[in-house]
Amino acid sequence: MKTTFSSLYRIKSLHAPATAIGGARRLAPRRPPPFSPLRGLLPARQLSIETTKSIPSETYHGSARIKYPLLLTTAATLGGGFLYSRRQGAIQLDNGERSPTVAHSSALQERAHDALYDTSTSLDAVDFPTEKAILTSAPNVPPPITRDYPVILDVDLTTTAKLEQLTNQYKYEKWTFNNTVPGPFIRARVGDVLNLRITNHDESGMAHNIDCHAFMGPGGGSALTTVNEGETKTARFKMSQPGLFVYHCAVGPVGVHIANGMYGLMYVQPEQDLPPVDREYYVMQSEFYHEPPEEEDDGRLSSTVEFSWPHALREAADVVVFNGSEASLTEKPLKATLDDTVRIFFGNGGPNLTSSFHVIGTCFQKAYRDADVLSPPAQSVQTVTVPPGGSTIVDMKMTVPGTYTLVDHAIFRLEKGAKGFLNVSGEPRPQLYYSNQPPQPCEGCKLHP
Ligand SMILES: [Cu+2]
Repeated sequence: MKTTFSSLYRIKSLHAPATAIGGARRLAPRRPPPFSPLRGLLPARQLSIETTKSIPSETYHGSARIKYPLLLTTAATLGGGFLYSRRQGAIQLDNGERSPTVAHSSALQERAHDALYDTSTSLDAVDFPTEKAILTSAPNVPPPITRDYPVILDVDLTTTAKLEQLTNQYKYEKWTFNNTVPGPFIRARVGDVLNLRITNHDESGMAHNIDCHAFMGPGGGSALTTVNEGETKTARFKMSQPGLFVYHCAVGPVGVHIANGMYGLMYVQPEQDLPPVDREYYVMQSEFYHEPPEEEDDGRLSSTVEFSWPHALREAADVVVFNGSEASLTEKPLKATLDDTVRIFFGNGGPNLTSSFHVIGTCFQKAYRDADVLSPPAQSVQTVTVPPGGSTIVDMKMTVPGTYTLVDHAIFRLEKGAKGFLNVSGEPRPQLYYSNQPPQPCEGCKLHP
């Protein structure tokens, strides 16, 4: 009996057992690269980058000072970033021996603003202190940067390929930055000079690079960072625009490198960062395109699937997920405590689909639309639109305990894996949410565990 792929996928999905993801990472078995339009020796493409129209920083800073004086003062006094990082169990800032003294800090601070717009000094001659960037894998976010002066921020990225679980059924060879999909979250501050070192450890012989939407210049850094297997390159970029930016590989065919997992987020804090919150998380949506599983010698279908060029061209995604796999945020839900404000740095790697990001059971008290951190945020927003190569920042106040579900409200994508959970612990709050009957989720419900 001939079974079409779509029905096969559906049937297997319904009966597939949950498969634990994690444990040892392993490189995919590599075959010699055949000639292929996907692996051809095409030069890195130059992508045009439009500079975001600058909004005078005073506009929002003034508003922030009026709106959040208590929060900001408290955060500054108590060293909010330190307390925050302890609560998150995150890593301490690595200031190293080059941490400036208070007097030095003051001097740096004085020239920090000028340095932001300085065009007289080449980046190789900048004499800022050097700091090693804290890089975190999703859903973790590095602690807020509390310094008020620019640094040379060292960022190390390594490109790899590895076979790992994609859906509860199938494994897939993902192409990565630092062995994770999405790539690491990078946190910088406007005015910093990013000292990017990229190394290619992909054993297939494919070149990779980085096009970061925070890098203002032709190609977003791609032509300066293209590395062949075994190669390392270093380039410097001024962080002149604040915001939450997508970075991705841009080696051609760029769509294939993105479709296989080569993207991540970089947050460039404005001079005055957003108001502090209780928890920050990193969530990135993307979709995968794969062929049906091949039949193996014993007649069984392979548990590994491969990239599908025709599906990608048709933009007919087989899999849509948060944080690189179907199980990322269902087997390890995000966590919060009652009355926490939770911030999600949300990006969309695409490569094709626009996300209608929504969290079932709550709304975004603040939504920094398109991750614009200079304008006041939108308020009380239910769903945000995030295009491929775009991002948003949303804050949610969790006033009722229970499980909340992250979805793309283009809701059939739920059947393709786009689902995550946020568990909020705490005592019931009948003042806001009440029934005299126990909860009774519908049969087969995928949304409300
Ligand atoms: Cu690449």
